[in-house]
Amino acid sequence: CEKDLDTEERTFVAIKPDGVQRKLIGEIVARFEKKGLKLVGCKLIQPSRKLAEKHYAEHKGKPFYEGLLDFITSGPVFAMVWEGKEVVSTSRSLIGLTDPKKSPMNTIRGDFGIDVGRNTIHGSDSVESAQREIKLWFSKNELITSSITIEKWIN
Ligand code: RTP
Ligand code: MG
Repeated sequence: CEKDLDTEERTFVAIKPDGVQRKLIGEIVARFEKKGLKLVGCKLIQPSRKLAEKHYAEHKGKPFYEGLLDFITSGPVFAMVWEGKEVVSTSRSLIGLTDPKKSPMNTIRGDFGIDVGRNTIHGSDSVESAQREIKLWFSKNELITSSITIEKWIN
């Protein structure tokens, strides 16, 4: 029962500066690992304004846009790529709703935040966004390739 390794879905997840400063990296990575997802790349990076603008291009012109850029560039971000079955939607479920106050308990945002502008973590909202964001934040050689991560007995 060989897996279809080349079509495995991937998503981009980033712990925002508030989450890093509050020492939540370990706790958050643990939740993704325990869910059964596979880490294929990660790095601590303080994004440039240019990277942040590209990442949040869809929000350009909205009232919260400039503040969002100020925040996301304010300190180190823990950027990750996760792989697994329906990993985009699975990750969004682990993360919860945009507003931490409305996000249910046992979701990352529901458990760790209060403010919509300090909501701990980002996760791609679609497979297309994930592909765009992974390319934006990572070069190919920073990501583990399928051939060296064959794990037969977990999905
Ligand atoms: P993200 O992109 O950061 O993962 O968050 P999301 O998909 O849940 O939400 P999105 O609509 O993409 O918004 C991006 C980020 O902008 C901030 N925001 N503030 N009304 C507001 O003040 C407001 N709305 C959105 C949030 O920090 C959100 O994560
Ligand atoms: Mg979004």
